[in-house]
Amino acid sequence: MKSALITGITGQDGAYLANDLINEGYKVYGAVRRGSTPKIGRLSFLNIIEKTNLVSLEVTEFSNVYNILTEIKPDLVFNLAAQSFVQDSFKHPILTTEINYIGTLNLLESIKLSGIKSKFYQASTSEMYGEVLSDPQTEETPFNPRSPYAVSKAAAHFLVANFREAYGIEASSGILFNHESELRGREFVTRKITSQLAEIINGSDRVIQLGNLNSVRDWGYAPDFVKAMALIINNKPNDYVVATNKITSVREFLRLSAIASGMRPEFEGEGLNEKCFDKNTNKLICEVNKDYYRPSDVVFLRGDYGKIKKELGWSPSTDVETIIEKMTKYDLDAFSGKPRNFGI
Ligand code: NAP
Ligand code: F7E
Repeated sequence: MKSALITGITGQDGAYLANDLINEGYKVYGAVRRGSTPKIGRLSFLNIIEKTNLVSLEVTEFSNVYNILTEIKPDLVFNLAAQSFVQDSFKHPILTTEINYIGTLNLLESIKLSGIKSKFYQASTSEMYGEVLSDPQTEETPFNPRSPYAVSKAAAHFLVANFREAYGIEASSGILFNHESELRGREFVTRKITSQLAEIINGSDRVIQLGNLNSVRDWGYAPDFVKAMALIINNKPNDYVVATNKITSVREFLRLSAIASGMRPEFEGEGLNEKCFDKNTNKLICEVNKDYYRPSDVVFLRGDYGKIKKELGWSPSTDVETIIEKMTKYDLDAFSGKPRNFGI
């Protein structure tokens, strides 16, 4: 039986990827770090807790990483563990670097030193393009990172290429553009919008506080994107952009989600004074708050997925409108008090 180790299995992508690999017959090991409460909500939601083999792993601790890898000797290693919230990386740049860069180095060094034959997948990111130097972004577009998160991920990305070239390790990187789902963390702007709109619909007086509404992303669907990860690791080691090539602003995401929630959204004002009202109730539903602006932000991303389409046959199957409908519906149900097993 083939085996796979997923670091970051408790996160959005880790849970969906584990589900796919289990369905494909893999023995799946999931690396979890201890917390005061178990963080298995997403795995329970997908009903795969009993089918995963959870191992205690802190990626910043070399001996821990080395011991786990040499004990399990997985055929595949998916390195998804990260401090993944860009905004927090400005407050915790050292921690972010240790997890995202040193964590990756610990895994690659362990594979190199132990001589195990694991194939390796690195969760690289469109954030590495930062203030973009060409549009759309491809595997050839130079990086111009704008946050400690993006810098740490760019360093890890170069490390993966170096271990591939220097030591022949079968290591690949997927440069994934933003991908969202019902299991997305609530701090990210998409899920923040869908979950807080659902709270308002269900009676809360909350006014959603957002930062830059003009920011534009190429948003895809996480269950589609984890399929690309499995294709990438199982083919010739290489780097691939995974994206949809369609762009949407934060403002438009809010507008479409508000409509999907049954509201009639209208925007008034500009810049820091911009507000959004629900014209069905005349209630203020969203206002701009400068606390959610970043010291330096990435305001535009659009990926060209031509290489992975041509070489590995991957294309996105879910458009942004469908993603918004799915996430909005999920949160409307979650906040309506209906008894249901909700992931997070
Ligand atoms: P996520 O939901 O934030 O999950 C991150 C995972 O990393 C969690 O399981 C977390 O564990 C784990 N982790 C964090 N620090 C760790 C440490 N020191 N040791 C061990 N595990 C640790 O992220 P995601 O959205 O699934 O993204 C998966 C990966 O893809 C990340 O590397 C992210 O940077 C990258 N990426 C994401 C996107 C996107 O749009 N989602 C796009 C490009 C790249 P806890 O549950 O204990 O916190
Ligand atoms: O921000 C703007 C914000 O936090 C998107 C991670 O998965 O994708 C994610 O990083 C945009 C930014 O995602 C709010 O300034 C406005 O321009 O949802 P986000 P992100 O920073 O793009 C990449 C590919 C990753 O690799 C990361 O791991 O939305 N924005 N107002 C806001 N963002 C947040 N979070 N909250 C707001 O209130």
